[in-house]
This record gives sequence, structure tokens and C-alpha cells, in this order.
Amino acid sequence: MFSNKESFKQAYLKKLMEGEGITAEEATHWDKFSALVGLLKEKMSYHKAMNTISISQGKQIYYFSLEFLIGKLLLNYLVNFKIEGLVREGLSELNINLDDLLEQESDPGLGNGGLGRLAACFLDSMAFLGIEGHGNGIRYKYGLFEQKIVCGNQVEVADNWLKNGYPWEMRKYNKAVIVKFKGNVRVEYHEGETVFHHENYEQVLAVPYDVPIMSYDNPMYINNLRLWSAEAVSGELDLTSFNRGEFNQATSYKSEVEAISYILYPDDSGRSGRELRLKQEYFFVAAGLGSIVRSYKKKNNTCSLQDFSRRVAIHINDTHPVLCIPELMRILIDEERIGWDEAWNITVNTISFTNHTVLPEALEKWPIDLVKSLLPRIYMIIEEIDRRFKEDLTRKFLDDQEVVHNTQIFRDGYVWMANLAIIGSSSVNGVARLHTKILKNEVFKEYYRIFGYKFSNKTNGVNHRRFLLAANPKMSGLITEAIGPNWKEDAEELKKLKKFKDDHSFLEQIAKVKYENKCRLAEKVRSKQGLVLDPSSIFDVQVKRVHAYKRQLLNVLKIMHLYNQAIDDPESLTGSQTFIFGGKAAPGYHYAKVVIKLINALSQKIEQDPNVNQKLKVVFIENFNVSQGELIYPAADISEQISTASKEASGTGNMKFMMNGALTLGTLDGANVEINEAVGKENIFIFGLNADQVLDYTRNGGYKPWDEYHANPDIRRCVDHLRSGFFDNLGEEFRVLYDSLLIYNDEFFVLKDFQSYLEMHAKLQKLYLNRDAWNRISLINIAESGIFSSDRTIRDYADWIWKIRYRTVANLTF
Ligand code: T68
Repeated sequence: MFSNKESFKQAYLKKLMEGEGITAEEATHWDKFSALVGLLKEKMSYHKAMNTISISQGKQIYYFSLEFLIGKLLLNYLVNFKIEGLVREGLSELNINLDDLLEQESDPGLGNGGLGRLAACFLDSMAFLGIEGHGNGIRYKYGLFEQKIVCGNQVEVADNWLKNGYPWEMRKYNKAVIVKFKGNVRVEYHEGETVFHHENYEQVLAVPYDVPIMSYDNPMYINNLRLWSAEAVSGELDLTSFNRGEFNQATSYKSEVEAISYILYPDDSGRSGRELRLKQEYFFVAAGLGSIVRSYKKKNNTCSLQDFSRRVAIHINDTHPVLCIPELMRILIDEERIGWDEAWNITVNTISFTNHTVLPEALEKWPIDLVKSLLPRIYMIIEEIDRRFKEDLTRKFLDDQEVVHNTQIFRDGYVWMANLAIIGSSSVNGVARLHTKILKNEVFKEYYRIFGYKFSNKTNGVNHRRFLLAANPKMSGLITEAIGPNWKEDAEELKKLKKFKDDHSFLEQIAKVKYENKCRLAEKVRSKQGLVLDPSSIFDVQVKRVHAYKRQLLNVLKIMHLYNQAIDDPESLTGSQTFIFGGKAAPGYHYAKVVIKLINALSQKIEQDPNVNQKLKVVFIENFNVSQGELIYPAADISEQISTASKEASGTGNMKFMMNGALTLGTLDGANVEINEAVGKENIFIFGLNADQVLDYTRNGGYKPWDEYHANPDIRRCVDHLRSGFFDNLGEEFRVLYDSLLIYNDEFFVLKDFQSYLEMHAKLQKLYLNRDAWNRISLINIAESGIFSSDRTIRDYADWIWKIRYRTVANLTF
């Protein structure tokens, strides 16, 4: 195994020759990339084999999530092995540029946004903390679509991320699991025991692909992300029909099966409700649990599951994996022959649940008939869970019909998954303090009365080694020079930067790094989209999924207002500003797609106006994903976090911007509230209604947007642009936006918050002229970002939910 530059070069050339049978001169970028991957994989196996320590005392954590947005891995592994410099130099001496190889890797889009990226950050932090924590998900053949902008419109292109193969995964056919759908349940009474036989089912073979997740600075800790792929069980291919020439029938089984892991649903807020989605949910739950039970028995050398919950914790990421509850019950009762009460104790004590949203349309529910026909035995178990829960509840809350009604698992013809999740798990957590408060007092208030002890908050965090150390090498270098390297392992150490807050030359260096990062982004945007950005302008950035509650529309109205001002008086604009947007709209979400169109139309309008285009610019960066984020966060001056207060559960982009020194312009929503507390109100730019005010208005039927419209000429002018000829012939298309504000009562308080948003933005513009003051705030944001590291979040989960030990700062290296 290589340990220095020379031995790396030798090993690398050997690998290239062995693997591809070629020399460095003959090799393509792909060959060179593959050789480096091969070398790192060997290094990982070598270290893994040496790991004999288990800090978490053998307790295994399984994080079940339909989404893992892991991003590219090559740079991450190099950083984690602490060999990036060595490899870069070694390659360069062989005339190979590491950046060219990094470009070769595909960025697996196995998630929609925040929820999926959080899962990936958690895997990294679990590995870092020495926790045996593994991911369980689906290996979608097609990830989230690739977004192209054509004539201002979003166009979706299939994301064929596997077309060249995925070099980090390992197919483990010998660990496949059979998953059963449909059929019927035969109940048999046998010597006083009731036995359930699932019959006439359709079988699907779940084949796992494992991706290694390694720890920073401790290569022995290598966990596993297990992604399941659906395949036909060979015996099931109907050979009789095939032989009779009925190819359609024989192949339809195969394609029906493969459809299960074919594509990720591109909706980040529910709505799907299709049979295939439910199949996906049961598929990865049954496969995951099947393999966990098998390995539990092997590892603990036992055939009994009585101790299961002491040695295994299963965490469900939102309700998508909630079938873990009835599936574990099924295994315990039907396969292990454990009685209901004991099985229930084991199940509840094993499972914990995180909620990620309060939007009503994102609370999953499935038609009862669908669950019954697709998963007959699981359905029976859910019914029994519901029956027992209600029996207990009516005894305790006899006179409170509201509690009894709102907590039922079966309601209005549907199975309500969050209800099942709360009843069947030992812990329920929200993802930011405000969000948890809303869960307790609003969304799940009846449950909070019954199971108050289950509820807690675990504020999200992000992996600062990916989003600062690796994504922003220049800032990382500067930080390390100033406070030493320990912040990489303990993000709270970043606080030490505060001693430089009045050091003019240090502040200047921060500004210089920011400028260079802006140049890096500008160059990327130029080469990919042919757009020219001016790095000396303020980069004001909003990148995230496009959604009404995230209020990209509010941002657009603000830019329209600045444009109006410039038309009236070209001198009114002080410095020059670049407004950067990025984010995908769910393909079926018309409103969001029109918002994208509007952003592009405004961009074009301003670009074509020679009086303004030197001062104002709007760009929409195509295909926002993890890799783009890594370029964008370090280059932002202003981070737009402007969701309607009470709607964004936490947000994690806000944290990534902050740790890269952007100043937050935002509402008191989600984790912004805690960012505000961390940096102090003079170092964040808060505007608009707070959550209590929004909830108050909403309880009383909303507010009157027409009043704002009539009272405020600035608002009127911007809103009218949506209908008038301002955007040439697009007025009809933008009508849906206009109507959302004035006809449908502005559900997200865009006009209500408009004025205070403008004022806060103007304050920021002015502040930008005072370079020292700006850079000081930037530094304070970086310095106070430590608590938003996912290492802290995972320690919270480990202490309070999973109840396991982990590596601490005191024993970081051994
Ligand atoms: C996000 N949720 C929250 N959901 O919106 C965000 N939903 O505030 C929070 O920071 C983040 O979770 C992490 O906690 C989502 O991203 C989804 O992606 C999603 C996907 C499918 C169905 C429903």
C-alpha cells in the first residue's frame, strides 16, 4: 500500500497497466480515473480488514431512507485519507491533472433535495464518529432527472448515471433477499396457536449493491450504504408461456419487477400516491430487514431475536420506510413465532422516526384497498396495531373524541403513515427547534398529548468536511493557517476564528478567497452555459428546490423592483449585483415550472437593457445538484433563506452557505432561527412575519393581499408586470403566479413580507460598501457554524435516540 508520493506513482502506474493494460500516455481520462478508483478501493479493503474495534459496542444502526444524495465520492475519499495533496502532486508529475479525473465521476442523483442529502451527511458523520451505522436504500437505475433550460423552460432529461458503470459499488448477489407481494393470507389454527401463511404471492429478488462510506482520518471505520436493485427471480420467469411463444407474458413479469428500482420519484413533497411508489417502499424495507435479521443472527451467533432491540437500531427517514414497523412485526410473529406483545416491544424499541415536513400534502397516506391487495399480511398487521392502539386510547381518552379521531391510522379510506410511525416507534423527532415546536403544538398535537415522552428535537447539520474542507480549499487553508487543523475533526473549534474579527489583514484575506471562489464559479458558468458573471458584483444566491413556500417568487419581485428603480433613475443602483438561482421543479408542478420561466424571462429582459445590464444580472444555473452546490456555496455573498416562516422544517443549504462565509438574508424559519441565535442579530438579516404571526393569520383565514397591493405602489408595479406587456407575450403564462398572489389569497405571504424584505436587502447592499464590516460578519458566520456540523447532530441522535457510544474529541485518534 502506498504511503508517499513515489510509492503512489508506482502503484498507480501498475494499476493502470494491470486494469486497463495501457500506459499513462495511451490512457483516456476515464481509464486514469478508473485506475485511481481501483487503487483507493484496495486501500479501503486493506484498512477495513484491520478494524477490530467497535466503539458502539456492536450495536448496529441502520438508516432507512428512500433517498441518499451522496454526491461524488473520489475527492471525499482522498480528503478522508488525507492524501489529496500527495495524489495531486504525484499525478501532476505523471502529467495528469487530478481535476480532470474528478470530472469523470458521475454525481448519483438518488435523492430530491434536503432529505436525501441529510441522509448522506449522516452516513459520513456516523463513520467519522466510529458508529457502525449503515444506509439502506434503493439503487435507482435512473436518479433525479437532469435539468436543462430550453427557451427559459425546464426540460427534464433522464439521468442515466450508471451508463459507464458505478465504480464504487459492489454487487453482492449472494446476499440477495426475496420480497413477496400480493397473494392472500391463509390463517391456520394449530394447537392453540394462530399461524399465518402468505400464499400465491409474486416474488421479487432484491440484490444489494454496497458502497463504502469511510471516516475522515480513520480509514479503519468503513461503513456500508446498501442499495437494493429489483430483479426477476429466475424460477419465476414463466417458461411454459415462453415456450408456447407467449413472450409478452413471460417478459412482462421481468419488466414489472425491474420497474420497482427503475426510477426515483421526482417529488420532494409527496403527491405521488402511486402503486409503484408503495412497492418501492415495501421493497427496500423488506429487503433491508431481511438482511439485517440474517446478519444479526450470524453476528451474534444466535437464532433468537429477543435481544434484537439492544443490538440494532433502525432509523426511518420520514415516513417512506414506515413499513419497517409492520414488517418487523411480521418477521417476529410469523417467522420467529414470538407473541404479539413481546414482538411489539422489540419493534417499538428498535425503531425511531424523523419527520421532515409540515406541509399537509407531504404527509403520506395510501388508499386502504391498495395496501390490502399489494401487501395482504402487512395490512392485517397494521389493522391489528390500529385496533390495539384504539382500544387502549379509548380507555384513556374516553371523553376526547378529537384525540381519538385524529390519531387513527385508518381514516377517510386511507392508511396514514405518520400515525403508524408515531405509534410504532420509540422516538419522534423534528429537524429544527421551531419545526419540533410546530409538530408538538400543531401537526401532531394529539399524539404529543399521548406520547409526549417520544418527542424531541434534533436540529439538522451538514458535513463540514464536504461543504467547507473539500469544497472550499482556499478558505480551509486560510482557516487552518489561522487556528490549526483541529476544526476538521471538531467544528466547534471554528469559534477560534473570532479572535481575528478585528484583524484587517485577515478579513482582507477572507474577502480575497471569496473573490477567487466567485471567479471559479464564473468560469464554470461560462464554460457550461456561456454566461458571463462579474465576480466583483455581489453574488446574491438562492439555490434549492423550486416550491411556492420557498418563495423564489418573492426574490424575483424584489429584483423587478430594483429594475423598476433603475429604469426610473439609473443612478439609483449603487454597486452591481448578480442574482443567482438554481433548483429543480417537480415535473408535474406547474406553478414551480412557471417560476423558473419567470426567472429566465427576467434575466433576458435585464440583459437586453443596456442602461441596466452593467449593474444588474440574473442567472439561472442549470441542473442544481450536490456538485454544483459545492461550487456555489463558497462563492456566495448573500444566502437567500426566505421561506414563509413555519413552512421550512429546517433547511440545510442555509448552513452550507453560512460555513462558507455568506451572509444570510432570511426569515425566522426552520434552522434560520438557530443561526440567528448563534451569530447574533447584528450578523444576520432577518425580515418578515414570524411563525406565530403566520400561523395566527392562517388560523383566521389568511390576510388580505389586495390591501398590500393597493397600499404599496412598488408592490403594485411589480405584480402588474406579471400581467401587463412587460414580459411581451408571456403574461398569460405568468397569470398563475399573479392569481396565486391576488386571487388565491397569497397563501405564502409574499406580498405581506415584500416591504420588509426590500428594506433588509437594501441594508445589505449598503453594508457591502463597508468592506471590513462585511468581512467581519462573514468571519463570524464561519466561526459560529460549528454547531451545524452533522457530527453534532449525529452525536445528539447517538446520545438520545440510539443510546450508543462514539468517538469523542478526547479519543479522536488512537
Ligand atoms: C426537507 N424535506 C425539508 N423532503 O424541506 C428541509 N419529501 O427543510 C429539511 O432541511 C430537510 O428535509 C432535511 O431535514 C425534504 O427534502 C423530501 O425530499 C421529500 C421527498 C419525497 C417525499 C417527500
